Amino acid sequence: MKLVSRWFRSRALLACFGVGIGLSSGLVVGTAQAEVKARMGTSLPDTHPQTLGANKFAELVAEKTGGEVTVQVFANGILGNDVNMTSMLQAGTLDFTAPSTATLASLNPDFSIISLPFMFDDSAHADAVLDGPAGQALLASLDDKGLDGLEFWENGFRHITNSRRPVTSVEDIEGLKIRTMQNELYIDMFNGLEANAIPMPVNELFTALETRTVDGQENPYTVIDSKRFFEVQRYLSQTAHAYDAQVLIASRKFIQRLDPDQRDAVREAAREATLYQREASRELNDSLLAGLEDKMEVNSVAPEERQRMRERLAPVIEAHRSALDADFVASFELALSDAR
Ligand code: EAX
Repeated sequence: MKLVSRWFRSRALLACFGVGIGLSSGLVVGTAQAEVKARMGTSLPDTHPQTLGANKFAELVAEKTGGEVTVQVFANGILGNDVNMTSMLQAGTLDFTAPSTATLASLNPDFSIISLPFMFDDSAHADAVLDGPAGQALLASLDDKGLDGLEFWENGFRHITNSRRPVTSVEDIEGLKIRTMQNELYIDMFNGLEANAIPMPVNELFTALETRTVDGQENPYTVIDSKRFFEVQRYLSQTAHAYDAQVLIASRKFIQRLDPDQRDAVREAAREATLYQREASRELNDSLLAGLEDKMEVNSVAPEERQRMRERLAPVIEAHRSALDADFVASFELALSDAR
């Protein structure tokens, strides 16, 4: 009861204070508040579920705040890459973004557990773990970084593309120059497979593929399609070697400008936009494959070869797993097994 009364008291106090300001400054009580304008950056094109989700989030924020808060979306990395935009939120020069959890590992290494190869069985398994206590603990870990981790979005299972040869076995990866995200685990993964890992932001990747600076890359079908990598990559091999999540994050400096009702509305909008974003990601990842098969040589990878990939990566997985907080790893792995 104390907590409720404290919360109620704070809300009541705020209401009185608000009225006081209204009356004392001559404002008519109930005057429409000045619109709070937010900016959100994404690193992927308009057609990618990351930006589809951002636009849905913007629509819902305006709807749930009665237009008091609006969000303008800047897509396809025009404001910067995942790493840049996350830093901009911490500085307060941008208000929302949705980077891959892989790049958030630079703020909290524990985020890398999501990127460990072959961690999740399917999207539903990922939802169950990330929406549960283990995933929520990761979001809460951003609190002292000047960020509010709102929700996990889906990028999807990652597959290898390249311009040199189909990848049907672990050996086929050897010697390939593979672009990776700016994340130590991904760099170690592909070096561990005896490829040459070359980290770079996704908005530099098309040119790197086109000029053969790199032979290949790895991403879900939605990124391969929306970034038009099929124009500069001949082979798509369905390795599904890792699941990639993104995090809808807010700048704490922005959230502090909102009143409690507006904060509640932003959180509701984030939750509803998440359900929409995940559905859009799954529908598109299913539907885009057929189109990619018309543009690229697509091959499946035999289960025994994926198992050999997993075995080859065992030292990398263990090295990164053991570097994370042991209690957190234990809770995450319990959540993984409970959700199966
Ligand atoms: O979240 O950089 C990447 O490859 C990610 O999959 C995505 O494009 C950004």
